[in-house]
Amino acid sequence: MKKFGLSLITGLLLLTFLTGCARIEHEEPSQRAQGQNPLGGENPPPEPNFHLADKVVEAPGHTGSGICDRNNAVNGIRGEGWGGGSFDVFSLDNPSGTACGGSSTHLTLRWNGKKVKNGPGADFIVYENGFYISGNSANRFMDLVIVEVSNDNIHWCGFNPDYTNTSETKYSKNPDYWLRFAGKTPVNYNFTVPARNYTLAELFQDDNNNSEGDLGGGDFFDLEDLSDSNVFNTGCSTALRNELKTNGFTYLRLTPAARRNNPNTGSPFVTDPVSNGPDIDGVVARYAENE
Ligand SMILES: [Ca+2]
Ligand SMILES: [Ca+2]
Ligand SMILES: [Ca+2]
Ligand SMILES: [Ca+2]
Repeated sequence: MKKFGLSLITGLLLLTFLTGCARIEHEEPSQRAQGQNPLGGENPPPEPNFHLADKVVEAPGHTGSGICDRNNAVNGIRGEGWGGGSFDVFSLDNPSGTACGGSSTHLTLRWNGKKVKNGPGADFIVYENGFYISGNSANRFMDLVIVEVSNDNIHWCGFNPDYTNTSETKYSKNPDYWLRFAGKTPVNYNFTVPARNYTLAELFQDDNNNSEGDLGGGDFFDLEDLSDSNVFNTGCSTALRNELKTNGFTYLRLTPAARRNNPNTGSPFVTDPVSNGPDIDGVVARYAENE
């Protein structure tokens, strides 16, 4: 119901926007209005160098309906802003979660025919659907996610995620204690809302250097920070880490933190008491090359 209401408003805003464009520029809107956007919907198409993860490789919780539709993770980002979570997501189940039958253990995505490369600064952004509680960026609803990359969908290296709360058996809503996890930052980017349909350069704007998009939100990852740790027994080695860092990666895997043991406690990473699992809206890469 909530989503329907928002979609209706979005649709009306778009109609107003497109009508406005048609009046000003006669040559361009026809393409825009005729649904040629690969992301779908009546909205400006993304710029040519816009690299959205567009292929689902594995999504064991997929049922095809609602938040258990894997297509939601590759159909474009539709964030609800800093204070709310979007439903345009594919949900992962924590061990205790049942949103997608309890079998939604991970999501593996790729960029069809492309490899994501390591360039200057952050290389890709993961969009989940966390939000600020009462507008406070130090107090968030989050579903923490472990991010890993691979070239063969067998051997994976990650970013050495580290929970640094004084008591690691106690959950904190403060993102400062959750280093190098995804699922921390709200999603303001929404390609169907003209005012929040940012360019690639705008999405990667991070003037305060906190690995969170200043405009579009989302969690930044830089292949420069890739770790050679094999603490989660994912087949990582120094050689593989170096290969991924130097030549880029093909596969991206997202796993609920609660499905992994925190190396510092030997028990699963703790979660917000009301969390049942992370919700993936999509992933955007900054640099990609054809394979
Ligand atoms: Ca980089
Ligand atoms: Ca969430
Ligand atoms: Ca930032
Ligand atoms: Ca989406």
